[in-house]
Amino acid sequence: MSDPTASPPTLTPSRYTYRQLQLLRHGSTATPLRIIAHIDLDAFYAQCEMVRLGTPRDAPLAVRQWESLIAINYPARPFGITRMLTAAEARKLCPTIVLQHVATFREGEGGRWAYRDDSFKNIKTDKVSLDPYRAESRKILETIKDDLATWSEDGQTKRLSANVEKASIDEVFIDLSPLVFSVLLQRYPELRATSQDENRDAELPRPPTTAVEWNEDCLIDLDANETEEDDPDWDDIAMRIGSEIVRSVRKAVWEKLNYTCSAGVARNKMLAKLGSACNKPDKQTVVRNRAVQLFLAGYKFTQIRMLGGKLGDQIRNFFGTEQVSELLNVPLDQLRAKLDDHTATWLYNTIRGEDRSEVNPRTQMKSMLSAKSFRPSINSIDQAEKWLRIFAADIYGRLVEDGVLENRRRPRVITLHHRVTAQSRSRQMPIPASNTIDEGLLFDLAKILMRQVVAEAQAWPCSNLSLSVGSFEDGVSKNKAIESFLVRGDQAKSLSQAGRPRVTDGLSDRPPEKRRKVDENNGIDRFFTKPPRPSDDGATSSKGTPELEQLDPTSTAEAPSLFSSEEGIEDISTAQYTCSRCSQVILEHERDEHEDWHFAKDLDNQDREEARTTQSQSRIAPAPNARGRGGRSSRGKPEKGQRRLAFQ
Ligand code: DCP
Ligand code: CA
Repeated sequence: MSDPTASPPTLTPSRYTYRQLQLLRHGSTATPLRIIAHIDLDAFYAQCEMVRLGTPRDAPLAVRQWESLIAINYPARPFGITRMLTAAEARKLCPTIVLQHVATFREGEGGRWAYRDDSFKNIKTDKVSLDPYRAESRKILETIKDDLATWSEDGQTKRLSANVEKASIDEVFIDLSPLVFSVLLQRYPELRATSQDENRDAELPRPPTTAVEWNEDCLIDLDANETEEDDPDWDDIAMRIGSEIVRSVRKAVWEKLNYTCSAGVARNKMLAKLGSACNKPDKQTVVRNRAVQLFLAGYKFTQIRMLGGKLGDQIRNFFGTEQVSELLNVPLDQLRAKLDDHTATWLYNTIRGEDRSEVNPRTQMKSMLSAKSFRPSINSIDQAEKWLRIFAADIYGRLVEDGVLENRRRPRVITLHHRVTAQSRSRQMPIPASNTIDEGLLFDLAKILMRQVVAEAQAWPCSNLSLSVGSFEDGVSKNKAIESFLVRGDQAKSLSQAGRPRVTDGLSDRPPEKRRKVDENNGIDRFFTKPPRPSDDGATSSKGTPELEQLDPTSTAEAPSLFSSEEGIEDISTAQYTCSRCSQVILEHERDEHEDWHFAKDLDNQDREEARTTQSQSRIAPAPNARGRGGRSSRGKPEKGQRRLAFQ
């Protein structure tokens, strides 16, 4: 019962401003209203096999590669089955488990992969193929993008695809900010009121609700100084809308393709990713801004993206702890005393839940690799060539999928990596531009490289061989600038996102984050130092593709300068130039994209300028000021405890 004599509550404004709301529209990393989702498929390879084989959803199943298990579905997990067990051990724990071997290529059986009943005992002749999982991954990505498009006002799939980053074979990040902005404005027209108001730093009106209905979302508990009784602010409402979109995306993936996934919704990538792992499987977790401190304090920093490896180890050694809660007590200058300035600032912000890294829509891979470890080693050029034929077929198959046949992208360099005892070597050569790329050409080039290896140094016994193609030439990039002239506003911005200049805060001036989980034994410095050690033959390593080993410094081969990317190596040339417009130092091979970014940015600015002019001309009466036009009174504030968001 309300007390009629009580004085009316003081109407505190929102903590957020019109400027911050506008930044949301443009997907700026600077706004505290930003909404990022991370979606991760549950037991991915295992679900792929369940879908392919049509096994019941509750039947235990694991995917094996030789004797190892690489994915375990959720019904099998209560039996205690983990990746640490062998197939035989798993069968003991759960006699009814389906143990499906991954598809393989087979020496002497041409370049086609197949599911074979006897693969598990043929490690010598078979090579794992992840193509079936890649194909499912692509379908899932398309479904996600299609569903996101239904949330946009104009259903522009293309524009939205710019906000989706494929982070690995089974994970995506989505920058939901522009979508959330448009839903916010549809549902709360009062926010629309003064988007062009002179005082963009004015606070927004308070949301017309006292409680948010989170449906079946899992919520991270609020920080100690916050209570559920506190009225929600726009960040909570934005988060709720983001979560609604994510639920719709997950539903589409389930209904169309029969895959379950888990998701995290938060203000940045780091928090969204931690969130998605909190309530697996088939659940989504929201990390509200008011929950961040408590949430992070419960982690070891070594569990945070980029802090899992060497960098994390170093920090633990320097400060004698791996708890975020304890590292929070270390002042910035003490971090600086031990770490370089960039890393210290990055760490300081990261453990406080700040992460300005962008959702990077580039989904095109930079290189492709096919590899095999030999146990026992191989000893002849004949044996090597049988594998080279398989590698060539494997890579060619993936190039076809990547549109090379349509001449959209074409690798310029082919590299052979070869290991004999502890020594690794690589040889590379250009792929002649005049030749059509096909399996035969790749095989022929690989053979030339192999013969060079054999001629130049001791080649046997060889314990690891791999072939990769890289330095892709993008058939469409030259037209990008022209395209930029033809698009406007947000669309131009989306196009531009592929070529954003490096920014200097946070980590966003780094190359795109690594896509894999298991290789978190390397810190952020991995990008700038040695590549990691090799793994196995192409599937046991996380997400299925091995890293290459460090090249032998004594090798005469011209080596790629940096190793990265999901698919293998990435060959990055180091030539740089200074942009005359923004004075940033840009890698030469990124020049086109960087210039495109300036084009798009100019267009975006022009577009906004035009919108401002049009709007001010069309005003008949002066617009009401930011605080004056109240949805509040027209909509009515729900009673305290009414746990429903006033959606229209
Ligand atoms: N993978 C692999 N080897 C590893 C780890 C993973 O081959 N050491 C492959 C199989 C997984 C897929 O990558 O299905 C995705 O890896 P995740 O770490 O996301 O694990 P899952 O999707 O299997 O399970 P979860 O539900 O925990 O995400
Ligand atoms: Ca997964």
